[in-house]
Amino acid sequence: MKDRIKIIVGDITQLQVDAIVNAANCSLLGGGGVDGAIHRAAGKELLEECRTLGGCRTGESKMTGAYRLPCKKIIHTVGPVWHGGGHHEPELLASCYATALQMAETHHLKSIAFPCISTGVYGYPHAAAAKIAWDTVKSHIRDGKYEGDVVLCCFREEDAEIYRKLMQNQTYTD
Ligand code: AR6
Repeated sequence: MKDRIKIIVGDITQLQVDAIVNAANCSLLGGGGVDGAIHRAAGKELLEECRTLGGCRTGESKMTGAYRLPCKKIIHTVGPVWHGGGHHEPELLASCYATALQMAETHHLKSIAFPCISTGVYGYPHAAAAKIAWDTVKSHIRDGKYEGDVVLCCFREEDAEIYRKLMQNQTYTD
């Protein structure tokens, strides 16, 4: 299982995977952070397709083409805004990872890369978000709910370090 999860530091728009995940907002009409980078790199056709989707609820995911990006598809998900942790933030963040993985599995996408959803503009504490990301990805792979490979694409070295620690603490026999 260890071999199926890769932790990297880099720009998600450059990755040649089947799907990259966008940390979007409910409008799906673009924004700053990774969302802005993805829209800029994909080109204006992405925004045109996003306009047809009717937005997306927090914790859910919707898929589009990737246009000028080297990946095949973009799965847009909407992470929760951090309001202190008592407003269903953990469940909603887990749901972002779960719905994106389900979508990738349904569409036979054999590799998927995630940014650290909600940890930028939306203010989710990095270590808590990483634990949820890690646990959700791990359980999907372990239970056979996602059969492809997962890239955890961090923009900051500090986020990669959190994931490396989580990976080291795993016993891969479970
Ligand atoms: N590749 C990989 N990760 C990146 C990149 C990149 N090119 N650029 C930034 N990150 P954020 P959120 C990391 O703010 O917190 C947008 O305006 C960044 O270091 O992009 O979910 C949307 O439209 C951070 O760890 O997303 C929404 O309105 C992570 O991506 C809102 O921000 C997420 O930071 C969503 O906020």
